[in-house]
Amino acid sequence: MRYCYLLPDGSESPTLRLYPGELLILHLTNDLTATVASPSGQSAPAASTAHSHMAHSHEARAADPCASGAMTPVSTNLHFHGLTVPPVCHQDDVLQTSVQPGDAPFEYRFQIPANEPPGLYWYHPHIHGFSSPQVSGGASGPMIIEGLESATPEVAGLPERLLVIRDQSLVYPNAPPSKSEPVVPKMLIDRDGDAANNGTGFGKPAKDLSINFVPVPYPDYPPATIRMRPGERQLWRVLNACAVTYLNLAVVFGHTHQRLGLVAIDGVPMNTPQGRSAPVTWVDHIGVPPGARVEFIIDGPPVGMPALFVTQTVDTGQGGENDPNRPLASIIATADAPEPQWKLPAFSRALPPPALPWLGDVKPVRVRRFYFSEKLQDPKNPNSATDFYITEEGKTPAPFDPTATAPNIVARQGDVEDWIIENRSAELHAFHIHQLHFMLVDWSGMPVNEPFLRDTVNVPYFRAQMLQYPSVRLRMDFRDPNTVGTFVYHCHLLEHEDGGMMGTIRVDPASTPREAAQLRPATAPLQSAP
Ligand SMILES: [Cu+2]
Repeated sequence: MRYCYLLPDGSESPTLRLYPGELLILHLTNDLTATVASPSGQSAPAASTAHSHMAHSHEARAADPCASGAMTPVSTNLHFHGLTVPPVCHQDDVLQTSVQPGDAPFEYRFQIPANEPPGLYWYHPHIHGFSSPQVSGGASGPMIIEGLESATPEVAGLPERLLVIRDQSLVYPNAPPSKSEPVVPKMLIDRDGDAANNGTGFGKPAKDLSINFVPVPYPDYPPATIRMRPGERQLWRVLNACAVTYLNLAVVFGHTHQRLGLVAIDGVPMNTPQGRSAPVTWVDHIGVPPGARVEFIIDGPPVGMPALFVTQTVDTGQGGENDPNRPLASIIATADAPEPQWKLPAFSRALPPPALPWLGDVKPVRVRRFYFSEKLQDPKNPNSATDFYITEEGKTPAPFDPTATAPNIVARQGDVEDWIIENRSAELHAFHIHQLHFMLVDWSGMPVNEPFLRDTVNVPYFRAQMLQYPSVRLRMDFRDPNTVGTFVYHCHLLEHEDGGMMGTIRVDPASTPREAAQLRPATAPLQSAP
């Protein structure tokens, strides 16, 4: 089943390009029809359950989309992943906002914050229970907050190539692996019904990939084509818009991995704040969980050099999906290659200094502990459905409850907290929270030197012989006034989110207006980091 974002002129999944401070007005019309997709992503004709969903959606037709909360296969809405805009209707609310077929065009209207870091963000639907089929059906698009050349002058003037990698159900699900691949163990099915990780880097993938809508299907993976001028330096901005597939990106000339100059992760330049980390970090591969973005400098191959943009296998754990090695695109150098459509401005202007102290220098006011876990609905039947949970330590695991009136967590605007997220399951999860970025402080108790921000992070999986559950410690930033309100945190493997691995947090306003005013970035006194 395909889910497409179309502009009136027919162009698909438009790239939204905005400068900080600009107002976005976007009208979303829901044109979904009665043939529905099941949560597993398999398309199915409208069956009896679908009819009841449809009946529900017709009843909801007259309802206010801001108060609807309808979660059906034909409901939709938008989440603006990574932006620090308020979690309220018409801006970035996904808990109540639900647009039905036949509703009038629904207006999103919000201002990009003046202090939003320049980089790659994205939009996608976020209806609980149906995120995975809609996103793996193609409903996603990139969003660029302009000005990266000001944060990172090394990219000024570079041609920009925007690459959106999506996953989808296998085009040839019954095909045997290519004869050029080593023989791998018999294919098993994981708890989501996908091909399970076999630990070899080969074999049937859980999902096929596409790059800018060019499919690269199993088993032969015919790569897309990228044309570049010989040796040309470009900025590649890559979005992992996959529902469940982890990427591990590399560029290989012949048999040699090339250096990639990482400049931004999850929409935030690495050299924020100035001087704490190098503006460009040279690496030979980059892991990208579902939902995350990476932006890097790449030098094109010389004429005649075989060159490939690939994703290398990711060990997702014994219970995870199979994410094997596969090419995405071959890079062909010719002197007459067309230039990318966009080029970054050649001149950078200084960004305003940060209004708040660097997150890594702020002492957290409290520490909270959470854990990811999974449970078979029938423990005696390994083929029964799985419940997915994210639970605060000490509470009873329960799947996300859309009808709950109380949030799972209450925090206060102005605070900085540390969250320790454990993984008690045998597969990798990707923790994501709306409305804010965080800093990775440690990885299973080992300090991590990451003086930059993320909005999506891997949480390593548990193996039986481990003495403790693997974890990440995250410094969570609730200082921005736009984080006030109720929003969600969840696993960004959308089958897990749809299966219940999501919780809600309410951030209450800071206690006094004076305190709030001091925290407002626009009016805060300039504080240089020590
Ligand atoms: Cu997960």
